[in-house]
Amino acid sequence: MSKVKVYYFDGKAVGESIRMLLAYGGQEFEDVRLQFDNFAEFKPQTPFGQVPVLEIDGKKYAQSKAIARYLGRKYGLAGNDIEEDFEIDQVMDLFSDLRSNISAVTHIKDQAAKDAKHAEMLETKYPYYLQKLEEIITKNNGFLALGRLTWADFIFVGYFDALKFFLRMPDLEEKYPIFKKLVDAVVSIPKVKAYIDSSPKSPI
Ligand SMILES: N[C@@H](CCC(=O)N[C@@H](CS)C(=O)NCC(=O)O)C(=O)O
Repeated sequence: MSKVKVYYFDGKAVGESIRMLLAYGGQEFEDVRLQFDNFAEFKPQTPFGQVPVLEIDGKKYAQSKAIARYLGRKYGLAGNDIEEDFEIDQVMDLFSDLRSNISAVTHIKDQAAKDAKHAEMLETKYPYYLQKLEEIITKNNGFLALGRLTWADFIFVGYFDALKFFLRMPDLEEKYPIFKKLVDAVVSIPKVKAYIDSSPKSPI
């Protein structure tokens, strides 16, 4: 079996999908959780200066979505043809657009300006993405694409607590119960659950 390591901070956000996918695939891995304080030392060793990084037999790979797509293909969680892959990719890019909007807020340093931008996004942007995702998941039998479990679901579920935090919506599941259904479907997969039960707990 390959020697696999996942490098990320001690959180879920964009790293958790990789850990959950590896667990799903039955791949043992070293879960390396970096500290923000000494990240500068590790940064030059990453392909693009950021984490998550997946290392397979000494070779490092970056970009959470590319990694999840790769693991999805490896573990039977991708499309069966290029059109099916297209469907997964389009919904993942929609989700990335939502994350870009969130980043536009989180990167603002001044708290008052951040709050104002957040309020604007709550009016102008977030509802569209949340309602569209709700509609897509409802149409897809509780999943993001193809009416079945795909690697896209792992990205959504891995990021879900961060989503609640950044949207400042602790009641996101109550507002969108279908999101909770999707989260529960993924975290209750036995191998994924075993990983979660044994992994360090972090809020986002
Ligand atoms: N597009 C990248 C974004 C990764 C990213 O934003 N990583 C952040 C942590 S969540 C990071 O490494 N920050 C430290 C830095 O940029 O120096 C991905 O999805 O993997």
